[in-house]
Amino acid sequence: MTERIVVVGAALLDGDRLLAARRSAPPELAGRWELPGGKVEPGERPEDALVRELREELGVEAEVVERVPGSWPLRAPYELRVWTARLRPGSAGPEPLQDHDELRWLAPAEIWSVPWLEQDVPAVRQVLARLATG
Ligand code: 9L3
Ligand code: MG
Repeated sequence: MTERIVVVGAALLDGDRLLAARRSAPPELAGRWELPGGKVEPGERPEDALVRELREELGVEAEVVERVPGSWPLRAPYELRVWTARLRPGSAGPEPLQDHDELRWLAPAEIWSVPWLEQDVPAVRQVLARLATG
């Protein structure tokens, strides 16, 4: 059986706007936009990894809202799972501290205005569908 390693992605929301983050590294992913996040560490709960990654990458304090159903293959052995999240009251605003060089809050009508990582497209589609149904 293949061990899968979960990569958590955050659909960080401000009302119905979704935060998109442009990767600056590694070179093969640079310039493409993603749901910020990263690898779950051994023994770590995925929700805790999400909060940790958002703190490290964006300097924010976030709370996890709910899992977006599904999981999407990344380069083996990784797979992407996504949770919606919001900034905690009093959190700083997001800044690209690590691995990103630009951030953008996208309204639903703007979501496809950036070149997402292909790997993230099905996840983003799922997030958008959930926004549309409230
Ligand atoms: N990845 C893809 N989509 C995402 C995230 C957060 C990550 N939304 C891919 C990029 C890397 C791997 O997963 O190949 C690990 O991510 P990171 O730790 O470099 O952010
Ligand atoms: Mg990351």
